[in-house]
Amino acid sequence: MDGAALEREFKALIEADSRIEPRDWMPDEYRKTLVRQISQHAHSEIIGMQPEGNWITRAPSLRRKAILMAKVQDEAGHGLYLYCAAETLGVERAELIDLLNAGKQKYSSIFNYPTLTWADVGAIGWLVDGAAITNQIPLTRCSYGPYARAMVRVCKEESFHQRQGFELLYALSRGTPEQHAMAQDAVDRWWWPSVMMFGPPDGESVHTEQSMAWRIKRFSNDELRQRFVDMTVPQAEMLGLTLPDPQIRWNEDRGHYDFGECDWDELRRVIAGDGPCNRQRLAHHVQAHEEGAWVREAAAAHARKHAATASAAA
Ligand code: FAQ
Repeated sequence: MDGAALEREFKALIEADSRIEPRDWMPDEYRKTLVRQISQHAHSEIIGMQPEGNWITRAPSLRRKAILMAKVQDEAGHGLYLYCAAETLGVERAELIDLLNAGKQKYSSIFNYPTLTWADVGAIGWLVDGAAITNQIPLTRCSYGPYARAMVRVCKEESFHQRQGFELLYALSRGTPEQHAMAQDAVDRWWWPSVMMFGPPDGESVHTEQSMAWRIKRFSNDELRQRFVDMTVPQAEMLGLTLPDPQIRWNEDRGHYDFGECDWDELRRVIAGDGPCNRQRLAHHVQAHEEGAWVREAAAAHARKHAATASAAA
C-alpha cells in the first residue's frame, strides 16, 4: 500500500472509533504525541510515589500504613504498565527514564508540592486521585489500544485510591478540632494545584485540538476541569470541609458550578521546573536510579546466563 492509502486506512479506523494497534501504520506525529503523553503519564506515576511515600513510616496506625503501602505500590504498577504501553511504540523504557532524569521529559505538576502533614495523604487520595480518574476514564476510550487497555485497570485502582483519601479525610474532619483543622489546611493547599493538573486553559493548550482529532483525548482540559469541580463540590460538603475558592457557586443556567480562575503563572512556573519540590523530586529519582544499577546489572547477567544455558542445551 502506498503512503496515501495507509493514511486513508488510519483515518478510517479513527473515524470508525476502532483501535489503532502497534502493528498498524500510524503517522509519525501520532506516534510522537503518544510517546510524549504516555511517558509523561508513566513518569507521573513513578514520581507520584514520593509525596505519599514520605508518610509510610509515619502513618498513624498499622491499618493506615498497610493501605498507604498498597496504594504506593499500585502507583509503581501503573508506571510499569504505562512504560510497557510506550514500548509498543518503539521506544525503550531505559531511554525514557534517562530523558526524565536529564530533565528532558515532564511529569505532572501536582507532584512538585510538599506533603507537610498526615492529612495531605488524604487530600492527595481525594483530590489528586479524583482529578486523575476524571482525566483517565475518557482515556480508556483512547484510539491507541495498549494505552486504552492499560487505563482500564489503572482507573479501577485509582477509584479505590480516591475512596481511601475521602475516608481518611472524613475521619479527620470528624475527629478533634486539631484534626479537623489539619484536614482543612491540607485541602486548602491541595485544591488549586489539583484544579491545575488538567493542564493550561483551552486557549493555551497546544496539543488538545490535534489529540482530540486523533481521539487520543476525548475532552479538552477545561471540560475535564469543570467535570472535576462538579464532582468534588458536593463531596466537600459531605466531608464538612470548605474549598478555598469563594467564587464556587451553582449556576442554574449552565447546570455546572462556577469557580474562580487558577493562577496560571504558578502552573507555568511549576511545569518549567520551578515549583516547591521539583529539584528534590528529580534528585531523589536520579539517586534511586543510580542506587538500583546493581539490580539491573544482576538481572541482565542472569538473563545472559539463562540464554547461554538454553542455547547450549538446544
Ligand atoms: N503538569 O497542550 P497541553 C497520576 C504540559 S495522574 C506538567 O494541554 P496535553 C496518578 C503538556 O505536557 C497525573 N505538564 O498538553 C497518581 C505540554 O507540554 P509538552 C498524570 C503539563 O498533553 C495520583 C504543555 O504543558 N496524568 O499520576 C501539565 O494535550 C496520585 C501544554 O499542555 C497524566 O499524565 C501538568 N499538569 O494535555 C499518581 C494523564 N499539563 O509535552 C500518584 C495523561 C500540561 O508539549 C498519586 N495526560 N502540561 O512539552 C494527559 O491527559 C494530558 O497530557 C494532559 C495535558 C491533560 C496532562
